[in-house]
Amino acid sequence: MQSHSHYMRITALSLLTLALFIPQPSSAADTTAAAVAIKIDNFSFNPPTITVPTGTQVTWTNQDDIPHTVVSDDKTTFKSRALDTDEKFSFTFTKPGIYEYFCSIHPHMTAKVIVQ
Ligand SMILES: [Cu+2]
Repeated sequence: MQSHSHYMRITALSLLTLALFIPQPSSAADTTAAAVAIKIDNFSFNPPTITVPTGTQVTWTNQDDIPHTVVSDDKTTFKSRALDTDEKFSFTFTKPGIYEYFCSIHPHMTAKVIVQ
């Protein structure tokens, strides 16, 4: 019976060793893209200037009670349609740079995203 007991101990040890080497699921944080939010309210973008890492998705939400747009100064990098109250527009910045933008309905509304 001594050999049987020895066998049981080896098996238990093997199972423990196996458990230690089972790959763990990677954490959700590894794959979540960076995201930031900008509010549009009272005829302004808030915050008016933000600095984000390359690859960040920026989402603007119109919290004003009149329509606004989000348009890059070159009018081609990004350009939303008119956003009604609570509507959103998103753009992912894939290249470093300074991106100035404005509201094409109210051109005095200006702001910028600095991508590093
Ligand atoms: Cu506007």
